Amino acid sequence: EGFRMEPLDLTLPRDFLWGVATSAYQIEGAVSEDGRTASIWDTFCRVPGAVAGGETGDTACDHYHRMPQDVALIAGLGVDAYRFSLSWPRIQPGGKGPANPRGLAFYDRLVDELLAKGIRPWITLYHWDLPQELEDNGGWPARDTAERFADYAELCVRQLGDRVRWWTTLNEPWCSAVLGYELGIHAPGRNDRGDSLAAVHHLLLGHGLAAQRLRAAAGHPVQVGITLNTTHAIPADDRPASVAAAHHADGLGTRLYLDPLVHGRYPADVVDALHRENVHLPLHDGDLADIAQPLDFLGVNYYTSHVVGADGPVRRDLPRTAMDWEIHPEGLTDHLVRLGRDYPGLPLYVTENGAAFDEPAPSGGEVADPRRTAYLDAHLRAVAAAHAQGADVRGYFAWSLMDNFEWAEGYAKRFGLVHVDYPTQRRTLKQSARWYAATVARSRA
Ligand code: PNW
Repeated sequence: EGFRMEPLDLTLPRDFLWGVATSAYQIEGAVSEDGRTASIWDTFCRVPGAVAGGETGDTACDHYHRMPQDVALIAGLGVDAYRFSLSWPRIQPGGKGPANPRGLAFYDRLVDELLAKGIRPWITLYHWDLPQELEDNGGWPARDTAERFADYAELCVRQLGDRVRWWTTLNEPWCSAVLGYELGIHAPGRNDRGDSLAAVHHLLLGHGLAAQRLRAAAGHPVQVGITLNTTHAIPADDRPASVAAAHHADGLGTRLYLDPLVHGRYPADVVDALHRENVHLPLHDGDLADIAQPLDFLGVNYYTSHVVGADGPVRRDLPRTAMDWEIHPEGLTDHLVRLGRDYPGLPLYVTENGAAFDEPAPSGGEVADPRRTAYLDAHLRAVAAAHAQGADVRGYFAWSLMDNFEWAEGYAKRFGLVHVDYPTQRRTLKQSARWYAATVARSRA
């Protein structure tokens, strides 16, 4: 017995969208089946020391073989929507040429299964699994990758666009560019700031080209957006140097993406700072017009906020998750309100929010994860507070449906509402899952 937490009673619009999220490489496994080729993550996982414990996504949650049961699990939570990503090397092996019918068939079945259960499919085209062949041709720092991405987007919408209305081009281009090409801690593991900035530009260009192709090829109206992990940077104090440092962090984490997407221009202060480092965006005439396609929504992934002082990041005395990320729900309120103010007219969806904690294995069919429930409770209150302050936030997706391959951290960090016992692939609802389902149900009562 023990843990009890009342479902939340929130003041949110009646049509507020409740969801859970995953991504392809983190859950699917079956990496060599039905014609799938390698992605940069398949390669990166084999670099000694790259991923904790030398783990890979080879099997992950074996979702590729357990999809109907997993959709039943989602339906059991009573959510409205399921955010998942398509695996580019499954759908278009090697990243160019015709679609692979066997790869597409999996997503056909997934979409049909979701629709049969009344769950809205919310597709992300790219959640970090670039076909290895495209990396071998230069990856995101190469302009051609943006063109390849637009072709891939068209293949996807031609197959699924009759049933899927909600399309997200990219998940967190900051992570692809900075973690992948500058810091080298994510695939493809490169370490070059110039490459990283070129990747930012080509990711945004790829988004814009794909958005145009999605709308042209769908044959009927689709809702097209992008998901960002924008930075909520708080100055450590009111000294001008601290305020400037926080503004610069916001520039690199938020404005570098949203200003071109929404306003069709890169932020001048960020571009100037990069020029002083001799780093230049590989901008061609017309690129900004291609990037600034109308956005039907903005996806916001929020895990923490950052305090920045004149001397760099400041650690706060806050509780932390197993990722060592500070827990700061107020930052989510302030961030959503700020995005609504600086980028008005953009419907906002929290497309990821959640936490990893060290927690006991299932016992008696239960997983006691009170800290995850408290985390979700606090962040949902923060979303409602942002809504009350005028932010146009229309939905929330918990990250994640189930424990999965947490990138460089391997399987040790568990973000799931549902516990996965990897040796048996048994799924067990955590207490937070029951609480989330009750909160969703309560919001409709
Ligand atoms: C996001 N960081 O990743 C991703 O979209 C998910 O796939 C992932 O599982 C989730 O958040 C939890 O990590 C991030 O270092 C990974 O700032 C790293 C960072 C941010 C987001």
